[in-house]
Amino acid sequence: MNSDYKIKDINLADLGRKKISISEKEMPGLMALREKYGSEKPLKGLRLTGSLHMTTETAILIETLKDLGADVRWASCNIFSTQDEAAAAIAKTNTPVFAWKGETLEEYWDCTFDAISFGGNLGPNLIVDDGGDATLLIHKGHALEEFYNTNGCIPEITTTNTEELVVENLIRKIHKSNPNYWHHIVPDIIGVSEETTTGVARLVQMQEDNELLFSAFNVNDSATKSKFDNLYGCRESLADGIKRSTEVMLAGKTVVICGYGDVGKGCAQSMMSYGCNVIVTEIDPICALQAAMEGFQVKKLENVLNKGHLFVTTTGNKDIITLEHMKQMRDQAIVCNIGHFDNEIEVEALNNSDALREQIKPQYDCYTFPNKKQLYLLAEGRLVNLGCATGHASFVMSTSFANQVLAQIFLAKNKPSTDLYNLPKELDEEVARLHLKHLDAELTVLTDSQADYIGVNKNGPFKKEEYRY
Ligand code: NAD
Ligand code: 3DD
Repeated sequence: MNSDYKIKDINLADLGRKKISISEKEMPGLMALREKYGSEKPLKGLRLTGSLHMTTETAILIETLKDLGADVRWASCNIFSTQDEAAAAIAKTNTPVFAWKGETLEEYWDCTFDAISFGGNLGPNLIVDDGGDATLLIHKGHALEEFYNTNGCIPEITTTNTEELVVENLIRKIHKSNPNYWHHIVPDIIGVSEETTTGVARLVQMQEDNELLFSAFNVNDSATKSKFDNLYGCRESLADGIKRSTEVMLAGKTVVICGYGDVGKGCAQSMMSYGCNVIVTEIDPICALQAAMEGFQVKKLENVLNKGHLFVTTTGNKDIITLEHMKQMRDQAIVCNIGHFDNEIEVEALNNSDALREQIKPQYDCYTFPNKKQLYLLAEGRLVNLGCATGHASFVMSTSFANQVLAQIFLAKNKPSTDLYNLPKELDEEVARLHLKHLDAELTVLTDSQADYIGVNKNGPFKKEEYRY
């Protein structure tokens, strides 16, 4: 067995393998794609870097990509989201994996670079990204080389953000040992498939700024990803994260959900199902109206700080819950985030404040303010369902990851020009088809005259591109 991995404990591999074997039965989409493409091996000879939460479900994605011929290296996309037994099971199959639960930021970014570095000065041909950190490292490294090649010097570091400083120091360290590494590997990169809303937002910005160095697929906006994973996945995994850390009774409590997009909708539905009094905050009048017509109160966060027992950020935005907000919350308030990045909550300000921090257990901290009021922060503000639990269950990840595999096949086969792409509706509908039998769902078939009447092909696509599910 090769030692090209960095994980918690290889002895966890057997447990990981057992969990993978059970979860494969819950991931019909991925197993069907292995069946369909396993002999063709469309990813054969291609080097694939993954930066996506190293969970049991991701292990099955990895083994699907390998079945399709890819040479895979993997890191997680969050310092708390790795399931160590899943990482061990993957390492045991001689698949290079660099991920463990509880990485420092320096370790996290070193792992991301390890997953990109195929040895022999080779980088990836394909990238599976979740939040865009692998894509960001490549683009920042490339930009540093551009600056040096133009100006003959390295730019000053201007950021004071802790994590940005880690990245800036890493790309300078790489530049010192290999001044043209990124310009050398970028021409081999066919493209990236991006898993999540926030990662797509980064890609849209890069496309608008004409900075994209390679093609990108927006997996998040496949209906069978965001209208399932973001909505139904969070509907189950939010409560899992909250209860595994706090063991708190939810019924009767007032829960403030910041954001009412796909994730916020799932979170609000979940908390309502537990008998909570749900209050939503929103900036978008359409989403606010949706929340109001679902029976949720829609209020400004400032007006409900003393009402909420539990606060959940779901916006993909930053500075949603500030230190000032936290100081005004009721005693024993619980604060967590299920958005991709921890910048939704002012965690650094809280840690630098006069509140006394006491770790109850990993990813569960109590802060006592001078006035003796206490507040509990989950997963240090990082996504609570993966930091304090194991994320979404396998079945809903099968729909997301089927889109990932189809996007990777499209990239490998077509090598599209540098741009941002969505998967066609036919493939979106195909992903849904692959999952119906598992839930005993029967599909009705259009007659020819019905198909003509509504102006669709009787075998689909059944909706126009702009249809919103
Ligand atoms: P979305 O764009 O559908 O929803 C975000 C909502 O937040 C929008 O309706 C927006 O109007 C609202 N919003 C933005 N700023 C706000 C503010 N200041 N106050 C109140 N509301 C505000 O995005 P989404 O698909 O729901 O994803 C949300 C986040 O969750 C993203 O970061 C995404 O990457 C992440 N995500 C996490 C998981 C997980 O398993 N933890 C799964 C899917 C997505
Ligand atoms: N995400 C949630 N649960 C996950 C799991 N069990 N494995 C891997 C990733 C998981 C995050 C996804 O919802 C991702 O698609 C996102 O953040 O949008």
